[in-house]
Amino acid sequence: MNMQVQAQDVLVVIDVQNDFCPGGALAVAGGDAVIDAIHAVAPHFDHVVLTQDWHTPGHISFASSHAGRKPFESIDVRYGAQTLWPDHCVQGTAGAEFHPRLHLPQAELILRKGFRREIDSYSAFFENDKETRTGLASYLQERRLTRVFFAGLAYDYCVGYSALDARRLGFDAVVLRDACRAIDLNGSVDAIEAEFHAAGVLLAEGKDLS
Ligand code: VGL
Ligand code: ZN
Repeated sequence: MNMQVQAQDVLVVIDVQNDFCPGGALAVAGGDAVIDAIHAVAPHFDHVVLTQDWHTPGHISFASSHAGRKPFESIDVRYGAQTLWPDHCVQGTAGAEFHPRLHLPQAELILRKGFRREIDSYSAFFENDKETRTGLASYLQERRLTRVFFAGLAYDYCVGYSALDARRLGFDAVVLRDACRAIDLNGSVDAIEAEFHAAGVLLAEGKDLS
């Protein structure tokens, strides 16, 4: 599928941070392999935005914050079901820094998310309560950026939720599949792809872009 990148397009690079890469606290298999794929596509874009998962110590999404709970279990919180994770991307720690090989000095915005102790945020647009906004939608609208390409980590969580919210907000959304890696927990990849299909999120490969 050939796709021409245009002036109103933006590349949003999700959470390419040490804790999601091999050796990190919530390592995604092959997570660091997204870096070369992202560097290959980034030159097509006039606009690049980065996101950074940025949790408080004792964050609600950490299993360690809930007595007797283990990572990858699910619990009910005020806003519904929440998967519990190992402590990761704690504000100011090395794990929360971007991977040292990620080199996108042209990025125009770094958006941090998940910084409220009581609400997780997979999506770059809405926190997991589905009502608290991060400000990204207004930013993109004000910049007149109407089509959002996504890459990064993790395909089935933060990338996927962001792409679905982009569609809900009226943006066109394209996920660059080979520039993402998945956590793949309890069928999460099949589930997100079914939602992509229903919502009109397109899948493409980096080599499709020109
Ligand atoms: C993510 C789980 C927890 C992600 C962030 O970036 O996909 N996943 N926090
Ligand atoms: Zn997180």
